[in-house]
Amino acid sequence: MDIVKRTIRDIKSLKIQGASNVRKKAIEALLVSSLNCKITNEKEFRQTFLKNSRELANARPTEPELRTAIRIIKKSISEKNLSVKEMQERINEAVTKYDSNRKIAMEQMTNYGAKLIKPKSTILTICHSSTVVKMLIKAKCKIKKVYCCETRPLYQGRITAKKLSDAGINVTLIVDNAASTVMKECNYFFSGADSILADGDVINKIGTNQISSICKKYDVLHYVVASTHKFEPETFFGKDEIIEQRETKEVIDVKDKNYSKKIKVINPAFDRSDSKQIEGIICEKGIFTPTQLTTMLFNKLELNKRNKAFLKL
Ligand code: RUB
Repeated sequence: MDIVKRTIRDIKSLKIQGASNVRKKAIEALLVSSLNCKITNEKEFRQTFLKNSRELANARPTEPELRTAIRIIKKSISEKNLSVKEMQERINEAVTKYDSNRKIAMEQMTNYGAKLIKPKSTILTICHSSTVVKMLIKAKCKIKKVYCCETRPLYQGRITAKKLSDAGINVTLIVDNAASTVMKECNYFFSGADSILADGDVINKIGTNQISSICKKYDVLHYVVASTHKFEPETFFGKDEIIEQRETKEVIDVKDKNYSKKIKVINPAFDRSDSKQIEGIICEKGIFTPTQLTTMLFNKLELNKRNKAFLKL
């Protein structure tokens, strides 16, 4: 199996999970497949690159950070009459540059977040966001306790619990339904993000909105920790972010004695938290309210002069 197919399989099965890891591994596969490509005809090389890009981008439909990276890399070879060697060099350079910018962004946003956390804080988190984990580890001397939601159906919250505990943080694992019970003790709810939308709403692992929508009731601040690479510009033009629907078998085994074909099962991977519930988005540029951030991005990306060619994958 070639690296693109293998990576798509691992992304779909969630062996590779979390927006940042999905982007990192997918772009690695795109780079390796481009550099090892034996095609000598420029047109065919370009077509194969675009096909691989699209297939990787579609491995999980709710991952704009991967789409952002692909758009930037694709732009690097947009000039006509490039040889295969030139395209390979440009793809390599674009990937290296993106990776380096993204590493800097990770350092910046986790520094902003770690500074924000007040001493003796109790924190609630959900799923496994590599960004949230990194930020909490940086702030560990100010953290009294972290509650990790196990995050059904695939329990990515256990990954977070293990990573934080290995880093010396006091961790308590809870079932997702225990969130409101522990919230009375919490100061912050930190979540990652898969997608930041034009209206400032944020898409993250299923269950995030359930907690976010009761944060005010329990006097808990919901901060999203995510780089601006997760912003989906297409949503400014009315395109809605698709919520990935996953397989029934993740929720109930067909061998379960209570399983019946007559029972309909739905398994959405993500949900959408209303911008009004979110205290702030911690990104590489600082900490902003969701609407401040999306207005800033609209102007920065000059989206009033929509660049259709750039957005298209
Ligand atoms: C992971 C998830 C994470 C975001 C952000 O869902 O919702 O919070 O992807 O992750 P899944 P990161 O396990 O279904 O991929 O901060 O690592 O980009």
